[in-house]
Amino acid sequence: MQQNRQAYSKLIKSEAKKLGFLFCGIAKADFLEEEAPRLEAWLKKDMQGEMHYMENYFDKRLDPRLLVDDAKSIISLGLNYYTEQAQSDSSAPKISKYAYGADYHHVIKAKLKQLLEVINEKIGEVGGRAFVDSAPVLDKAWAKRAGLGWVGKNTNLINTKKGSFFFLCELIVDIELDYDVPSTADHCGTCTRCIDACPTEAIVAPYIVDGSRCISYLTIELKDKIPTEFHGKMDNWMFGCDVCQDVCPWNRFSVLNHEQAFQPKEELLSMNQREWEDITEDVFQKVFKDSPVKRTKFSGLKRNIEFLRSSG
Ligand code: B12
Ligand code: SF4
Ligand code: SF4
Repeated sequence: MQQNRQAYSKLIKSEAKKLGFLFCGIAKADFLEEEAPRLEAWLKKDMQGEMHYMENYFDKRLDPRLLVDDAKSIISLGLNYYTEQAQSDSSAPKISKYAYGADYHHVIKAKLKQLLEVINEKIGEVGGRAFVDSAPVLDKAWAKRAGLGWVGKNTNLINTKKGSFFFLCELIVDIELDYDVPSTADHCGTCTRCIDACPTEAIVAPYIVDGSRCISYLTIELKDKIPTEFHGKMDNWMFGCDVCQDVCPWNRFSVLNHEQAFQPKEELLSMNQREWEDITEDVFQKVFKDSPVKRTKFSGLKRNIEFLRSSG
């Protein structure tokens, strides 16, 4: 039995690699004891802002066995999106690099589906569900348990060999596997670069991000007006923000992604400040076809650009 588990785990990891995943680790499906009081405190302080979906399914979010029938193992995976390409006009409103190419939800879902198919083909009937982002699953907690890295003071999951510019996702399956050693070491040490650099002081304490102050929330998740207290503080970001990762010393180990779907759209990199300010809905639809930027809709992106312009 133990031999089977080892062989299956090895097979899953090698198939994940073939599909282009940067990491694959496996954790036992269990209750997230350490995270429970922290998530509760975060919600009590309203750090979710208007992301009310974070208030739902509290118990399921902390225990995947309540989310997926007969869940035994969490296969945690990372997909690299790092690129050194950048927007050519340095005064143009900025977009986070995770959104330069195609929507990662679609790219990752397709890969997870393929991985589950191979598992079923080579191991036998395995029940499993694929998760990326939106479901009540604490992606970073599982990645940490699966040995992929530690959660840094900027609250991103960081790997000592590859930095943090990668997405996380999971396959939750109903078979026992060979489990990786959870990451327990914290490699932040005395560093506070991310806390010092955050333009909106959203990292309110080491390891705690007040979501409602984060530029990523203000430019993507918030549907209402951006509060005036953030005037002059947005560091010219119009969609997401990379600051706390750009300054992180561990990101000097980031490697370029080779995912065709994530290659930046030419127009996105070449548009200048004036063109962004004058963007029409037609141009938006063309530039952001199948892009995560669609989440803000044209009106949201316009609001963000206008907010930056009026902030001077
Ligand atoms: C909600 C959300 C957001 C919110 C809130 C951010 C946040 N930190 O939670 C907003 C919109 C602001 C956001 C922004 C971003 N996000 Co986001 N987000 C999520 C989402 C959907 C849920 C995260 C969550 O559960 N938050 C709840 C809080 C309680 O969790 P937490 O902040 O991690 O809190 C933990 C720590 O604070 C810790 N803790 C608390 N107290 C203490 C004390 C001590 C001593 C210690 C050690 C720890 C500790 O315990 C808490 C519970 O685990 C996940 C996807 C998912 N399903 O997991 C993606 C996710 C976390 N986001 C991701 C990304 C890429 C981003 C951005 C970089 C995007 C961008 N460029 O604009 C920014 C980064 C901002 C940042 N510094 O966190 C990736 C992270 C990948 C990685 N390598 O870590 C994820 C996993 C999406 C994905 N599928 O890849 N995000
Ligand atoms: S993504 Fe930007 S605004 Fe959000 S915590 Fe990091 S540095 Fe601060
Ligand atoms: S910038 Fe420094 S403190 Fe922040 S996550 Fe990276 S190593 Fe940790």
